[in-house]
Amino acid sequence: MSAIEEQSINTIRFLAVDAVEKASSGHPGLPMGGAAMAYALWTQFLKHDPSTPDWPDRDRFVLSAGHGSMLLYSLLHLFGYDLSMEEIKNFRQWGSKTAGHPEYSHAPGVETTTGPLGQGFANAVGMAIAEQRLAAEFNREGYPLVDHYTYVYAGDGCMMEGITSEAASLAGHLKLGKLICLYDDNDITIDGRTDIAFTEDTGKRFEAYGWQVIKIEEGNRVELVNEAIAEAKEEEDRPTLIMVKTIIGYGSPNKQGTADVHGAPLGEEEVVKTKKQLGWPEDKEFYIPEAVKLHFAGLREKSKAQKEEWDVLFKDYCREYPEMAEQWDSWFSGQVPDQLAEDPRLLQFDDKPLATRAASGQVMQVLAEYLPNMIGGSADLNSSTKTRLKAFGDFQSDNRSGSNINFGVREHAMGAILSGLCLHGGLRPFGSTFLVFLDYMKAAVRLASLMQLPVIFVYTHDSVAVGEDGPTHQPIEHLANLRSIPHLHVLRPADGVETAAAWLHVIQRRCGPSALILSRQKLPQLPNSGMDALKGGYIISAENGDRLDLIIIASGSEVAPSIEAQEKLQAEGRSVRIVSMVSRELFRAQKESYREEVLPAAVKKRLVVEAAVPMGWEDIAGPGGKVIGLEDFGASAPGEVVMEKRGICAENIYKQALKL
Ligand SMILES: Cc1ncc(C[n+]2csc(CCOP(=O)(O)OP(=O)(O)O)c2C)c(N)n1
Repeated sequence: MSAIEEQSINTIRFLAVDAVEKASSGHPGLPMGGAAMAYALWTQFLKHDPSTPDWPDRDRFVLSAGHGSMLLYSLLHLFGYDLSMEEIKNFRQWGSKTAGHPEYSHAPGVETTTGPLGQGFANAVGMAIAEQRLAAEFNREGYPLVDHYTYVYAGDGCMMEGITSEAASLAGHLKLGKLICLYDDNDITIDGRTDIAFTEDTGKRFEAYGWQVIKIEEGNRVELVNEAIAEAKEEEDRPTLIMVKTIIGYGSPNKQGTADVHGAPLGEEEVVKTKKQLGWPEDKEFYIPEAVKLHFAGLREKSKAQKEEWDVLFKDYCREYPEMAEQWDSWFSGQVPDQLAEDPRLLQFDDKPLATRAASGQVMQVLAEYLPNMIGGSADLNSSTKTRLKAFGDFQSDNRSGSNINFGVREHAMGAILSGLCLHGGLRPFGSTFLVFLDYMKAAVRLASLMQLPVIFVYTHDSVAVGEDGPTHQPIEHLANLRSIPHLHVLRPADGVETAAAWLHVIQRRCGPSALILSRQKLPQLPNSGMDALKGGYIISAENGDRLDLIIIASGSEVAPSIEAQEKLQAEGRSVRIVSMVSRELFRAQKESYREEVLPAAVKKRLVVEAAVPMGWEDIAGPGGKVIGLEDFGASAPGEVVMEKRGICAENIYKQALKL
């Protein structure tokens, strides 16, 4: 290793050590152990331009082991990204860009939010899929506009997580040869050595997934890492796992190689000893030698030149293929063509009962004609969730032009892959499964929400009306769960028209994810449903007089029986209004005056009906109101029977209304 390489690597190590020390919290072990391999990747291979962090054809680098955030921040700072020394010194402090774990959109160059182990790995699989899909769409002879690698840095924790297995298995199947994982194989996690819980042959596991596996015994030897990455790039068909043996906390005389250095500051004394051990000035903090500054300035110029070359390529491409340039703009801008909302086919439903999942499938086919960059699929449930885009093929190793991804029975990876597709840019991802299996992918939904990514989650079979499959397949608490996630919009339409409105909303939303909640069972087309559904809640069946005795507020499949109960109540002289609450989030976002119009404060008698736990409806029901919901799991029986036995039917709505 050359002197400047060694100095640069030590700079990365000590920026991390000093930042963690100053913050009195953080994870110094990973940056100290992994600095050399990260240095090799970033200086010899990574295609990026610090002055244009959103360059579409940059290589992606995902730090799946997000606790090692200071490794990434050090690199970003040294390469001249807009991440000042002040920010490094404010690591983990209020208002800084250097959050404890890397957070998307805080610091430039952070490709995704990581911290929950394994999520970043699956995000990276999504990014690698996006690269292949977009390359197939846009590249032309002599114009490799989309041609980049996706690198992911993972630790033992990521390798233990199930989501990584799911995502790696799919990546192997799809032959994502431009996905390269550097595995920081240091045999240490929080509780000690990995052999207390993790003794499998990870390399063999990945080989079985269809990956190329390369082993490096000494992770501090930059030249070995260089050779391995070069070899990985040569392999076109298989993703590559580079298993790099490193020493956690390298350089710390008393702590290296132990769990002590994983997630706690070294301590003043040990910092001094470590600096001494590695020949670093003991009296300096946040020190960057002049030679290192110059070295990185040179590398930065090299990076910039790559981007400038691409700019020329892109300009020529736009000249030669103006129609493709236009398409590029429309794919990457996220704009929805104006004509889409006007297409009459969106609202064409026969006047007969139709499950909202089927209505959704119908609507999606129209949307995809306007938005051919939609991409997604289901976790092996397309025949049930109806999310297959019929006019588009399957994305497979021999067809990168396909828009339908067969995720297999891998909900968790699917969730995080959708975020990866979205983070990459250029595509509009969606993914579907049964609502009850939200549990299998919740962590990924949470992160999409935290990052405010416009990912679309489609959840069908949305209540106990699923029926015979029984309580294991009947979601109860899932709606409350979803609605408790900040930034997520949850929409539960009541019929075909409301389903179309819901899709229009989610497809236009750019600043956060959405969950569409759809029925398995057929629902009648409601005479007064309409685009007011976009307001979240609206009067779908008005009271029959000037007086208003009661408001029934229902969502999805519970709107129709509420209207049935209304008819009976009104026939008996009561004046009852039905509000379809498609989305509480959207309704809450309306003006106070509109909300007052729909739910006048003076009307205290309110009945909320939803086949789910009532949690969260209290403010809408109000102190004088009541919620008809479910307090317990469902049961195995035909759907209508379970609904009736559990009181989700017109008869019970009528009875409870009378009581009120
Ligand atoms: C899903 C999840 N579970 C638990 C944690 C808490 N956690 C953070 S780091 C870590 C151990 C990771 O070990 P490794 O990947 O080997 O990192 P290293 O010790 O090399 O820094 C754990 C359990 C987490 N961040 N995410």
